[in-house]
Amino acid sequence: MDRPQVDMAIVGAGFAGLYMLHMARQRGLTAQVVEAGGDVGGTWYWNRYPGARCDVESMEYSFGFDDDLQQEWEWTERYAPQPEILRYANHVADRFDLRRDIRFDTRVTAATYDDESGHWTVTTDRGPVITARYVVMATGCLSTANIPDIPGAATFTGPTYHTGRWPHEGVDFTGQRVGVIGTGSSAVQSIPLIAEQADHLTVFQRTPTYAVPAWNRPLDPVEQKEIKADYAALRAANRQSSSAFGGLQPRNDVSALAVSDEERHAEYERRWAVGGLTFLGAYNDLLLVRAANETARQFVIGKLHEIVEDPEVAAKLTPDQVVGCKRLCVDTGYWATFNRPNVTLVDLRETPIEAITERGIRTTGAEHELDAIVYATGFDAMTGALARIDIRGRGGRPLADAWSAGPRTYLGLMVAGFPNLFTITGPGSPSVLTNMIESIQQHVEWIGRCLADLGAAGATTIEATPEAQDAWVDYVNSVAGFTLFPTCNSWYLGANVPGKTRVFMPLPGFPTYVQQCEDIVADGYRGFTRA
Ligand code: NA7
Repeated sequence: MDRPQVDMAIVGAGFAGLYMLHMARQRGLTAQVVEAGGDVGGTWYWNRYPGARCDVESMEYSFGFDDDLQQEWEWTERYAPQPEILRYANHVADRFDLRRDIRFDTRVTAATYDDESGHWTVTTDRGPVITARYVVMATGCLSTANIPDIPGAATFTGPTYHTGRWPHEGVDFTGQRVGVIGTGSSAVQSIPLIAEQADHLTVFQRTPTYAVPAWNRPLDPVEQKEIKADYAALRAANRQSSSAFGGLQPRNDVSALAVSDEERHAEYERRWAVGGLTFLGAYNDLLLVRAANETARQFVIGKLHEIVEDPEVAAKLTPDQVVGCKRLCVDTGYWATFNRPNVTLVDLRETPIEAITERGIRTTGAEHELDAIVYATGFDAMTGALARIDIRGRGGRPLADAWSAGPRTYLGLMVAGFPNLFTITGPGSPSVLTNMIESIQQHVEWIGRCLADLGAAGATTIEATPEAQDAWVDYVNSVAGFTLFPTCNSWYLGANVPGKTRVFMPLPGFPTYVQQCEDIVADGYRGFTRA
């Protein structure tokens, strides 16, 4: 019992788990990855719905830790489609010979800390337990499907799909009447393609969403070469951006309210023509000051009304929350799809869903007969995957107990009372408000250095103090409170899952956060105890 089987157990083989394994080996640690899916890729393994692609540009949504890797990989589109990102994840796994330490098709069910030995025991649904000194939860922020509990759901006789659990062989909707529930990013990406294929598409909308055009296109090899010639500069620019992307289209560092109406309109038009999430980088206060946000909101609504021909449909599609409060959707023909004769919009605020029946979806207004139902209803975000593992720290205390009033972490990296357990892009870190790959890299590199420093200090255990954690939670809440993010019912707040505690989970502001992580290390791991 003196030595655990491996130094580190890693849960998940998405980008976070893959890089963590590579990092562990570089630091001379043995590691075992456990992955529920049949292969690597995480989010990109599961989300195979039509039109699935990343909303961060491919030249930015990629690893920068190895120059040969970033030089040799060729992206083919401005926004990489899911199959290409999955191929990239496979390439990373093969290039660094990672598969030999990954156990696939195996779900972690429990992780238990033993106070006496200081080891963790990781239990799975298949095969023997793993004992490890360190456990890294690389479980992803959007990995646990949220399927609403609608009365009668089991009685529907046709097939049902969740966008995040799409069949690997694909789905042919030809000749079918299809219903899509939800209008978030997954719905916005898939609806135009399902509408092209299906006989009829009915969209069940609870909250209207904003969409900015992707203007996706093949990536020009010359443009790609130019970026690669100074890739370090783009990566550095991204690390200085609050969202860890946008180096290709930097944020304008002035207030939307400091310029004339004409100038502002011209800037919004320019950003709209460029397309993508950096639309919100038009001004520096769009997510801080309501009046500033309102200028962007009115511009986007104007575009919506230009695109959608039927004014009644346009009115139903018009969002009223702050633009960017929920993650902005990046689309290809989403609003224009509602001009098609085979597409119907059902506004659930007017006529809520009463039940799913054998034949379709019944709202308070009508019964909509369907051959297939697509749940584009999102995820139990950020904490869902962790909540489904029975994690027990010191004294056998369950994480569910420690987090009963919402997630509490120090830096989004560790939880007081759970020594040697790390969360990659955990709640309390910038995570989902950023380019996830940049955030993953920063966390993995921080953990790698932390463990090397731990060894150098002759210690084997690191743990967040409750005081540092309390102060951090207060800090995250206060930063979020300065922004407009908490003003709507988003999954950032857990508002999409009935019964989930409402806490704003991610921390806005990547560069400040990175600096804090660095300062804490420079201060001898302030807020942690090491023994
Ligand atoms: P999202 O963004 O959480 O969207 C889910 C959608 O499903 C959203 O429109 C929800 O409406 C809707 N929803 C959820 N539950 C219900 C019920 N019970 N009835 C009707 N409609 C419902 O998930 P996505 O998969 O689209 O995107 C997740 C992230 O992936 C995205 O932000 C990008 O970062 C990539 P609501 O708004 O809650 O009223």
